[in-house]
Amino acid sequence: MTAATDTLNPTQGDHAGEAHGHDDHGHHAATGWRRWVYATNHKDIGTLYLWFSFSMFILGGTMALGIRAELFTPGLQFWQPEFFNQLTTLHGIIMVFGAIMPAFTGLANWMLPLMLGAPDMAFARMNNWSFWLLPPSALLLVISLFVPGGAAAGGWTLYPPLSLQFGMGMDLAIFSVHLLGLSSIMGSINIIVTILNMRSPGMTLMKMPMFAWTSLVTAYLLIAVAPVLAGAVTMLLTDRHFGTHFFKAVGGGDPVLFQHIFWFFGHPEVYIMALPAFGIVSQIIPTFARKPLFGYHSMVYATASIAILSFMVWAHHMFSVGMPATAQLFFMFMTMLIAVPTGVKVFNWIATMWQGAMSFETPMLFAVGFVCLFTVGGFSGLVLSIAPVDTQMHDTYYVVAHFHYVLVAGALFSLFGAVYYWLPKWTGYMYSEKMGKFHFWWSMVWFNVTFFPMHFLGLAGMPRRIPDYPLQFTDFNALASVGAFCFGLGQLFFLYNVIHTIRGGVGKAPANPWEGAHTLEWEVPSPAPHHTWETPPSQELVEKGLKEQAL
Ligand code: HEM
Ligand SMILES: [Cu+2]
Repeated sequence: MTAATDTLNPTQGDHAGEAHGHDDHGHHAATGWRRWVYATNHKDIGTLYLWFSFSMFILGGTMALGIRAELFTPGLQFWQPEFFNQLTTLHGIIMVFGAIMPAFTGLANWMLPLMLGAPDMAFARMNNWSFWLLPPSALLLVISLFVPGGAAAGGWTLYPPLSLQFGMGMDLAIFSVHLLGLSSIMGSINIIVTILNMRSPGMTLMKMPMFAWTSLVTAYLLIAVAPVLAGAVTMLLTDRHFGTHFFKAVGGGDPVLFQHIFWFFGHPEVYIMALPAFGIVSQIIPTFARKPLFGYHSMVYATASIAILSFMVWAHHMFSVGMPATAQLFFMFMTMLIAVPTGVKVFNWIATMWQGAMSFETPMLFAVGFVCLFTVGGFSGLVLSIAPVDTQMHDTYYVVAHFHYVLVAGALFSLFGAVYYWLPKWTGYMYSEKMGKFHFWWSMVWFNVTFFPMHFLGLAGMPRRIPDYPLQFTDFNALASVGAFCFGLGQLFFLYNVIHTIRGGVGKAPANPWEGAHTLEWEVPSPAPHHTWETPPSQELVEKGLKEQAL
């Protein structure tokens, strides 16, 4: 073993003082279930996160289809209203905390060490812990469906007074949120420390891949707001069981206080699900436009600006609670201000493509689809930020349309793009481009069929979170339901394509299957071996890639 690998071996510390006549310590690779339960390797943990996230996507997606089945026609067909509300609540919580957030943490785990030239994440054992808190939290939510009174049914926002009235399903949800928050905080600490301390020589902060930047900023956001959510639900818990009256009007408390605390977490949370997506798209577009990212520095500053502004807009979710006009104006203008750095990003992506030698492999299709549809979601958000408009639109299907444009066509599409982009690196095989393109176009069409009509439903006054509706909303609802079922079907096809790739796909992948990719993960073989960058990449190698990226 060379001196360099010796000092960099992540397990070195555990063996300090022990005599080693052999050079394979750190390689006692566990097999079978032990490999996963005791996993400390960033790639194994990344894989665990990604599969967990996909199963939550299927679970939350099944609940969404339960919602859409009920809404296909007016009247009550399948569910009692109580259960319908449990479906919307669990769908929201599971998609946000179970599907989208863990997927980004999984990608960060898999890719950050590879992209930065580090041998692993900084705290390998804590990494294991932060993953393994997730399955029990998901289990708590599932179990809550079967306790007396059923699962929490007050919406993913858990507003009192409703959330003070439910049975123990609500307590299980609170405990689940606590565990999810712990997991997020530990994952974030790992991401921050890895990025700040473990970059290879030559890789300064202002030369890191954009995905590293967005992961870093997102991790800070999470550390700032996960405790706020934990505090909010703990106050719910003590109001429910320990005689406090934070949110109970009878005891002098105020339910609106909960909304303030929740959304102080909730709006940054929206960017926790959006910033990593921006990072992914900023990796994919330059690759397939065969041009360096336009405006790298402004991308970094825009990311930071969005993060800072996201703390100053929370009450745009509460325009209808009754607040002073000055407060409404403040939150309205702060919200509109976020459109500036976001616009910078969209401009930069378009300028990157401008006069590029573009090709449209599946990751690029999802990235371009992201830019188009996320912008639609951004515009409807801007519409909602206008306080007098929001008074009309609040809690209607217009809002449901808006946030699914940013979450499904935004976060989820970027994740699909990322999976296709890095699948050759993960599996060592190329995915079927034909199937990938089919998955993209299928999702693109049915996504819009599902969610575009919801704008009209909302404008016409259909409230969200109801299992039944007046007759005039029938046609658009039927259309949205058909779209949702078709969209769902397409995701099984995606699963098939991924498994097909793992089993050999359409052939072996080279170390770098993409002509225009110049970041460090493409310098290691495909599939990426269990241990990579035990010797950090040389400064020349790092600088060669940076030069191609014009950094
Ligand atoms: C493409 C599949 C999806 C479909 C068909 C779908 C459908 C729906 C519908 C119809 C509602 C509104 C329920 C109501 O207000 O009555 C809803 C709510 C929601 N969805 Fe989705 N959704 C999908 C994917 C996602 C994803 C990927 C996310 C990611 C975070 C997400 C997050 C949410 C949230 C946060 C709510 C609000 C829940 C609440 O009102 O408490 N959805 N979804
Ligand atoms: Cu917000």
